[in-house]
Amino acid sequence: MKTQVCIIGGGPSGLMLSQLLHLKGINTVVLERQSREYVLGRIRAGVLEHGFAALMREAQCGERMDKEGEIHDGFIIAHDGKMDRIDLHKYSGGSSVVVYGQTELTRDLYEARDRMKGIVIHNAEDVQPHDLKSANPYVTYRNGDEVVRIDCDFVIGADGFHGVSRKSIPRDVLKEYEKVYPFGWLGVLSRTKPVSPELIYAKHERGFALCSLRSQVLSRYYIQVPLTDTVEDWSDEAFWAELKRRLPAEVAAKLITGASIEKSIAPLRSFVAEPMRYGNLFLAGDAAHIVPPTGARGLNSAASDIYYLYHAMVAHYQNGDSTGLDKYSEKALARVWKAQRFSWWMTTMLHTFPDSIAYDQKLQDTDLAYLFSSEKALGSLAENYVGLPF
Ligand code: FAS
Ligand code: PHB
Repeated sequence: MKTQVCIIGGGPSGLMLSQLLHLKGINTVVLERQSREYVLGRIRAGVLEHGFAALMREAQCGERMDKEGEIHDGFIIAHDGKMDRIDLHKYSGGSSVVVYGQTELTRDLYEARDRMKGIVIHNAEDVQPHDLKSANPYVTYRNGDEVVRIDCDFVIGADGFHGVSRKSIPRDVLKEYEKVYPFGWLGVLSRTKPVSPELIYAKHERGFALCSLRSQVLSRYYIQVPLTDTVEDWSDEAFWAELKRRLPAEVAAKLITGASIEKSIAPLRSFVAEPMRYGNLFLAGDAAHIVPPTGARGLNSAASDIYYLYHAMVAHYQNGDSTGLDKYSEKALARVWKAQRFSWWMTTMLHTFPDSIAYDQKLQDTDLAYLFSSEKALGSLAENYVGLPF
């Protein structure tokens, strides 16, 4: 098999790039090691920057997002028994975010690939990129006992944190930066009416909590838990009771609880791999970087990688101009690190750290006090949350 761009990974990054390139007449093949049902069974991000939403529309996949997604102009930070609203629209100069689940947008991308007869190969086993430094790279994978070879011009590593692509870059070339946080997020999805029309990020001495949503009949809640906890440690009743303890009384009083339809614990880490290019391999999304979900930057950082790669590939194939490809890693990393900083800042400000000293806690309180005392500080938070320019 031969194609122009072979994409490893059928998550939002890989599917979005495949769809955008196809619309410009550039052929791709997407290799996904899981089944489509498995990929669509993962519950992950919920908040889209306006830049991501614009890419979905450019990829001709934005119709359901625009119909079913919710525009949010602000969110709330609950702390010290009070609730302060961040007016994103005011402090970002008129921008906002779209609340629309990653599961749904991934479904939209798959359906768009199907409509355009895009090649997405599921259950691709032992995917392996080869000859990345040559002009003729190729990728192999196993389909049962058969080894299939795909010759291509470029390989995109969109295979997430645990994928094969980043590991294909030699150790003496790759530099990794990692920070692991001493806690995780226990997330619950429930078919209940959300407790608040806007997201509530709650800082509490018992630990962080987040009230989010997927729609007016589907709520998403999180509580910070120790890394030693497992999902089995948390019955639904225990989860709801702990969530209520961490919310302001007036919010806890109106929380509608229900059976969890998904319950999982995600560890929190900050991670960046440099460079994001090696020969004709380009890393994108979680394959290259991970953030704690506190700032809702994970999926959105993948979006800017895809935006840069998309425009670089089009310039290469349509005008023979490879400047975008040559500058991709530098340009993508510049924005990635800003998302890293913002995610680290939100996480540090809002979580309870087991080894923190009184001084650290005073700094957290001061961070919040300064934030709500300064329009410039609110502007900085808002411009990062709605999404810095691509
Ligand atoms: P993905 O990991 O989504 O997709 C990579 C794909 O590659 C997967 O389908 C995988 O099966 C496939 N793959 C892996 N190895 C392969 C191989 N060797 N061969 C072929 N295919 C392979 N972000 C937020 O903004 N908010 C959140 O609340 C949030 N919660 C998260 C919770 C969890 C548990 C995780 C893991 C991430 C969360 N994220 C969140 C971040 C998440 O949304 C990612 O940013 C997003 O999935 C990135 O998309 P991709 O880069 O496509 O990577
Ligand atoms: C979610 O709805 O899953 C969500 C929203 C905002 C975040 C993290 C997760 O910062």
